[in-house]
Amino acid sequence: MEPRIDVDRLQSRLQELARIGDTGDGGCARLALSDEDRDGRDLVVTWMRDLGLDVTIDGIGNVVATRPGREDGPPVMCGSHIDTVATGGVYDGNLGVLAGLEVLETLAAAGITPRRAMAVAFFTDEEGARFAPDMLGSLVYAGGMSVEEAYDLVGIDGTRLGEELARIGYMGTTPCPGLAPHAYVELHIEQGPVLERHGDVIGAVTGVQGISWQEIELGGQLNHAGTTPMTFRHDAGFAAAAIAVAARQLATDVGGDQVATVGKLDLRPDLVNVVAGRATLTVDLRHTDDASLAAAEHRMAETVRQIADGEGVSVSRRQLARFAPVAFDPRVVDLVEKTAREHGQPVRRLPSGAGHDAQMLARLCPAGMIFVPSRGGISHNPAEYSAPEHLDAGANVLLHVMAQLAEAEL
Ligand code: HGY
Ligand code: MN
Ligand code: MN
Repeated sequence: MEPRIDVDRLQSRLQELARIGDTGDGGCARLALSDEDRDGRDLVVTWMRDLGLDVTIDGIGNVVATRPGREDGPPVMCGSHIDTVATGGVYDGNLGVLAGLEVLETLAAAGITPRRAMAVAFFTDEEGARFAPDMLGSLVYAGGMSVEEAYDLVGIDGTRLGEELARIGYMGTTPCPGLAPHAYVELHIEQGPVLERHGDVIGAVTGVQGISWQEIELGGQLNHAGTTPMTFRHDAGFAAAAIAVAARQLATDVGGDQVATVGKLDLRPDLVNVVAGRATLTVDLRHTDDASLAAAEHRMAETVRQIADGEGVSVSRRQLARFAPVAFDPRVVDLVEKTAREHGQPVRRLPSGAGHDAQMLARLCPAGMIFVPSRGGISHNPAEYSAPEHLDAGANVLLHVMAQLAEAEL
């Protein structure tokens, strides 16, 4: 009889993990390297060790738990992240890690030892919300940033990444970059509306769109809100708001896959009767095509300069993240689609709007992703939800994709 994951056990682990950093509204907050992240890590590592898996922790805090195969050699790896944004839901990242644990446990319980080893990983700071860039741990794992450079990253709260990693006890000894797996597959919620809109259950993810994050600092002139004539103002708050409007206008004008978001906007002194002297904002631009993303970045830079000149404010910019679009290995995408079909699941190919650790592992080995629907396309929101039957379908497709990758040549 074909092995099947235990969706009740998967759901109960998802709920137990979600209680760590519980925000009281159905969501959870476990910002990277926070005490809550540490507690979540400790819980998942305990589950990994209870399964008898060989657990390693590397220099950036990535955790890899491995079950040996019949033969030596690199594992078929799955995984994702367990850090969340401050308004996180139950499933983002956590599903991929706990479904991977479920796959290894199910195969072990069935007495099945695949030819190749299997591993489940969680990568540090996938969200990038506290320490940018996002996908930081998997970027270091893939050799895209040195661990020393990562240690010197400063978070939005002014803390230094290396100190926080040491403080929570996850500065491991396994060297970075990590060993290249035989292949990597990540199960993740779609976090968008496409699968649900079309009545599909499985997404065979073709790749990840390009991501550009920048932080913009505007320097204006503190002044009195009542006495300062409008023509005398150098209002950093007005300039920041104009940039936010321009970002939305850019996405509307370009259309298609172009998205633009001003997610952070801080004014100083942030008082009702003082013209803002300083403004700090972030602009998140994404597109599936790198040339289009570059064109959007260029247009944004031009617009920011015009707004700043017009208002007589200074501008400084810092690139927080820049990742080109990534195409997943067609053989893995085909395998996900074929496996979904074989298990009677309606499946659709689609690109990912969100960044994922899989895009970094794709630098090391054949990689791909499996999506399951997000109700209402909602994510990074406590209301994030995926139905049990979809979790069950996704985790079983993950099991069979990994089992095939562990036996056959790609
Ligand atoms: O921002 C992203 O795409 C991901 O949630 N880190
Ligand atoms: Mn995620
Ligand atoms: Mn996320």
